Amino acid sequence: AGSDNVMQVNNKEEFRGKKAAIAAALQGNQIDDDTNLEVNEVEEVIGEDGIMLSPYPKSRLKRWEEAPFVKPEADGLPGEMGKAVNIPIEQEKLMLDKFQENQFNLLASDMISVNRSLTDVRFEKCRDKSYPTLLPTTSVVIVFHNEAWTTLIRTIWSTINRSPRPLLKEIILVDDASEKEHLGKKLEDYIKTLPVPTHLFRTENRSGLIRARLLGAKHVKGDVITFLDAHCECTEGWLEPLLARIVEDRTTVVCPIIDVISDTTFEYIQASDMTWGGFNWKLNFRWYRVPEREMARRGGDRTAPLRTPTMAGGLFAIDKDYFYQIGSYDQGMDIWGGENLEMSFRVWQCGGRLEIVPCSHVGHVFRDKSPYSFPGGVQNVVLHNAARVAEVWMDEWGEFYYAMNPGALNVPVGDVSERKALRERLKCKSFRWYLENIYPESQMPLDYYYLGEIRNSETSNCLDTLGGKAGQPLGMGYCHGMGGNQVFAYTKRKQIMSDDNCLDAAHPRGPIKLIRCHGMRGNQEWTYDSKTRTIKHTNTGMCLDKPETGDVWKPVLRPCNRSRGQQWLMQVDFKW
Ligand code: LR7
Ligand code: MN
Repeated sequence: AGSDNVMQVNNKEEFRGKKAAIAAALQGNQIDDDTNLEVNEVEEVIGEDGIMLSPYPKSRLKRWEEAPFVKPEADGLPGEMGKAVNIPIEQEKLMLDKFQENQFNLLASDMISVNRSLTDVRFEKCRDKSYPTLLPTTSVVIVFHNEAWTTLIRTIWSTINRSPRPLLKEIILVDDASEKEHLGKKLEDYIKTLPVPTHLFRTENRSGLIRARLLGAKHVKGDVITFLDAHCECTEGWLEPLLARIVEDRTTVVCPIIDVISDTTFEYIQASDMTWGGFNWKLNFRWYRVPEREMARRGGDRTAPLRTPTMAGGLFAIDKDYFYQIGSYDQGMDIWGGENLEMSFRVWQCGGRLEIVPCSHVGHVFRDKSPYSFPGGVQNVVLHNAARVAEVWMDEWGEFYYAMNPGALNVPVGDVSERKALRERLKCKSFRWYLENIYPESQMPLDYYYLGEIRNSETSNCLDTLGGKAGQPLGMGYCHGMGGNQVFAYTKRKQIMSDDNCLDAAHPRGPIKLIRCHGMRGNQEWTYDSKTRTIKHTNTGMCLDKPETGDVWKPVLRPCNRSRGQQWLMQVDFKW
């Protein structure tokens, strides 16, 4: 990059022309014609939005034939076409026992063919799309710890059955110190019978999924690395759109739409194409609705790549060289968690992009609980990983993370100097840039009047979410000054927020609930008067009042009366 052959583009028209030329050149039938643009002469193109496009080097692309998916003969087992499997009542006890092992319905999974058929869940327009006849090859990397046999093998077969064979270089399995018999010799023997080269590597000790993926990546011989969890099912046409997008821009990290395989019935359920990735104050990955802004940028085309602020982390494709160029993964992260946000922030802040390609669908078994052990304790591991993200990538919002999650201060974060050096070396942009340009919808404090506790003048108690989820009533508690559930943000949209929930009142006499912020004012608009210290609910004209004697920990709405119970102190100088 940055050499003489960087193509300068001066206006949008010219840009479209060049882009078309590249697209044409990538169609195999024209590629040997010297009058056409040589793709590997072009290193970077300035995109319409000022972000560089880096087309894939031509020399590494491979001709592939669009081989129709030959569905292995239906074997009459349950669950075909992605249908739900129902367990007969007399097997219910067995089902519940087996559920404990993987936190999904193993009995159902074991009844389904490892080659089961699925419906074609794509938009019609996706089915009609044609992709360049030259694409890079990929190695599919699957890491696992104590995965069940049938879910793992179904992941493998769905990859083999539904990927154009010339593009699937190999499958790389990484066993992260599993203790299950079936993942030993039985697996080694089984993979020798597969029609696609499949290699198995094992970590010496339990390493966690991050270091396990690094081990797998080291052995990759394909041009693109595609990561999958060990309980997935790829659908027809899943791979081509991912690879095609990387060809247009090799600094794009691409995710499929992640459909839901039910943990109780193994039904294949199509996920919305209108969700993207975000994160909350605890730095947990969360799905949110795609804003209008991004729909408009795509010209309303629901099959166009969707720029997402973050990714879930388990299912994505990335050019192998780019994977290393952008800093692969943080070796210092253990077991599970955090690496998905770390990579998301890093890719955006360091000049790449992160997208969901809606024409690619892969199913994943979502479960409520983790089935395996977390050496060191779940909380410690998750806080350790998240703190590393906060310290390296989030600048002053890193401090905010600690203020919201004081528990993280007691967990050693380890040495992050190498990751900070990486950030320097890649000349990455600030977290503020990320919040302002990539994720302006986030609930991270950016444009706020106040951030901190909200203390009642009469009782000296503070508003408190009590850790409640969306839909729960707002509470109060002794002010503890420890952040967390007693920190609220009073935003320029006049919302009072805690994480992604807002104080919401639907009736003049309450109750006041925590409801997912909708940003549409309505029941979530409050006016704070710093002179009278009242918090007035716009829709009802009522004032926030201290709790009544009956329910001493629930604040209420009352007609405004200037009493001390209706005075609230918002701490302006909250430090984070
Ligand atoms: O110590 C471990 N070693 C492993 O090899 C722990 C886990 N693993 C394996 C595990 O067997 C599995 O194949 O790593 C893979 C992911 O672990 P899961 O399935 O327990 O994770 P998850 O699906 O609950 O969590 C999501 O977030 C994780 C954060 O670290 C990873 O990024 C997962 O890949 C990711 N999964 C997805 O993105 C699928 C969609 C889920 C959502 C939202
Ligand atoms: Mn998973």
